[in-house]
Amino acid sequence: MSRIAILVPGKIHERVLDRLKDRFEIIAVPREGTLALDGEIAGRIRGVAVSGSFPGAWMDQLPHAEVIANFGVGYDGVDVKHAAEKGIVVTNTPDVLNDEVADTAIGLLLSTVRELPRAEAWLRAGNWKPGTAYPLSRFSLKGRHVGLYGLGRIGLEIAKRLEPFKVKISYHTRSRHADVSYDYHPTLRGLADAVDTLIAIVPKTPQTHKTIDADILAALGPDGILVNVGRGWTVDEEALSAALASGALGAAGLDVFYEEPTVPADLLEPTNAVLLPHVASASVPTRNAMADLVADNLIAWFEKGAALTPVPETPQKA
Ligand code: A2R
Repeated sequence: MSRIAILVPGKIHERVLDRLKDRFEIIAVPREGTLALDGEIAGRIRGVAVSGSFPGAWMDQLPHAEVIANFGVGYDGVDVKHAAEKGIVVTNTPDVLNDEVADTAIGLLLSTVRELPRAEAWLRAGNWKPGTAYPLSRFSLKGRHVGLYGLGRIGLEIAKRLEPFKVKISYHTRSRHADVSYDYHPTLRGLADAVDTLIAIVPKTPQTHKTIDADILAALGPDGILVNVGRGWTVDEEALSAALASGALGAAGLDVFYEEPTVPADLLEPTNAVLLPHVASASVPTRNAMADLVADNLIAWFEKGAALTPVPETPQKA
């Protein structure tokens, strides 16, 4: 019997391919405007493993696609509305990266508040000599009031990690969490007014677009800190670089950018920003776990008739 054909457009973690290659026929194609597939092969494809975008037009090229397994918890690159209309289930990789992303968020927060990357660069540049010392950091985490914009799987892990730092914690989401004691703010502006430190961990959706704008940054103020480990989409980068340059905002720590891998020159310039190349989940163990979940979703779908972690917008069963 011929094996089920799985499409892999562009690059994906090697372990996904290793896990799938003995059970399925892997059809790897380059990432281009349209999928480089002839009709016969396209007609045989029943599953997809993808890292990055998967537009609706590609789904239209695959008349028998049943499942698209996305590498990553954020699945904003996959046209889930179109998938739902076509009865295609989409899966993502939730939970297995919560700890890594939350750990990175705390590391980025401390790096930003205490200027740790700048201090290290100062040492490496040979500045540490008898009689010299790196200047005192302007900010401290002590006594801060941290606002979480997003309190989902990852946001909750960040909040739990913040508790031992003895900071006050508040949050904004669309719906209040009955099971936490942190102060809830029904609007992002209300949260920004209340806190001096904002950590963003919300998905990329039409509603979150550039919601961290000049107004929100001004509300955080000259001693305010912004950390973003969600999506660059959420931040108005022009407003942010202006606020950092003018001192309207104290400092920022960013792991994500609006148009990765492009980081605007205006954001590279201010010294009160710590910038990371989207590494929050990027450790070998966590990326392996994400790769396993991509493979396990496809295996579960074709062997048991139900995916392990389907996204809520698409059908759940075969
Ligand atoms: O609004 P709620 O109650 O559904 O809370 C979710 C919140 N959220 C929002 N908060 C305010 N305004 C919005 N328009 C809005 N949309 C969503 O973001 C929830 O607290 C949080 C998302 O949590 P999860 O779905 O559990 O996502 P997870 O695993 O924490 O990952 C968050 C994002 C991913 O979508 C990637 O873009 C990135 O982190 O890696």
